[in-house]
Amino acid sequence: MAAEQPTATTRPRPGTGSAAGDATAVAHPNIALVKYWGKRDEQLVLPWTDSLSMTLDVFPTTTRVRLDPGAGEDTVTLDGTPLEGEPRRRVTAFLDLVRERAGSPLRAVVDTRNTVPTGAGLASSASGFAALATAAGAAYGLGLDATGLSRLARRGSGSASRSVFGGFAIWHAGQPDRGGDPDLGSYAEPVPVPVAALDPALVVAVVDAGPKAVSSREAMRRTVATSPLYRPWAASSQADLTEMQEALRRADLDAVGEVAERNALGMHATMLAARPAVRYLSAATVTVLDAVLELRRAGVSAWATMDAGPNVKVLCRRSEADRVAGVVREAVRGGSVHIAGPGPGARLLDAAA
Ligand code: 2P0
Repeated sequence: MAAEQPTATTRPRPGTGSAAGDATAVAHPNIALVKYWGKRDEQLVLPWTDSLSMTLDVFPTTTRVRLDPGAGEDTVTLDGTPLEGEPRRRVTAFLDLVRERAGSPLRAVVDTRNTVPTGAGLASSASGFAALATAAGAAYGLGLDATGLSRLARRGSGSASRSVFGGFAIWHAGQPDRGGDPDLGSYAEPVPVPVAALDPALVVAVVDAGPKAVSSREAMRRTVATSPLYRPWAASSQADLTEMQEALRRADLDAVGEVAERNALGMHATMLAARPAVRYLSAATVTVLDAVLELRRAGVSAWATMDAGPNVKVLCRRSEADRVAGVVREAVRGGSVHIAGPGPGARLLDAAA
């Protein structure tokens, strides 16, 4: 618990308005190869299962948090437009948590710039809350290390805990029955991977950049509560994780892809079996899945994964990514295609940047 508490030296002095109360951070989205789907604790954002992801080197989010001693409420803007409703409530609730830990009453001005299509199952909340946790943690002087930051980011959005780290990261669900503080057991950490040997790329096929009909939060809730396939998937996901870690260690891209694809399809199966069903996959998704199958039949290592939306991310070798992107581009017609590699963890920018 000690690491979670601000120290006397890092606690900001209310009313000073110094540079310590102004921080800017950048973070990148991540794509899970073993998915997070379902919470055992909504308040603390504790998942039922461990998950493992690759942080991308595209679509960064940049967030500035500036404490405002004169303000009666937080000001939150996304790409220059004030946030309202549920998205704003999530940010202010997160800032309340930070304020409580910092022992500070100060409101903040939060300015976020996103380069990922928001709400399209491309993990904008992962980069968003990783950047916000990093910037707010610094602005309010929490003095957290990366593990502490991943716990904090988790409270904003589960997948954000993984975007605190670059490359590959595992988010531990934590042990529900071990006693102690459950918050402490659920954090992310880097997974050592021989990246040069694995040579991974994710070809991101944006078939629809519009907002999703059902939020992932609501979809998870419904799946856990009503899907008869949820528990079997959660159990098999734990086995997938073990296999994934071994495949990554051996830099075996085909094994990594095989496990990632089946884990994602299994997750979507749990949603399709929910009552009522949650279906994020569209006809365009299936067209890209067919193209991926064709690539494999032609001897190219290409494997698909989908999140809370119709877009497809195709895992392949970096050396073959242009070819894969060409085939996928043909398949999505009208959509956009991006090639991503492993990206950096969340970091603070210099005040002058
Ligand atoms: C993941 N997804 O592991 C999974 C796979 C989507 C499908 O994490 O409710 O925005 O804020 O904790 O992190 C999307 O869910 O959900 C997600 P909350 P989050 O990447």
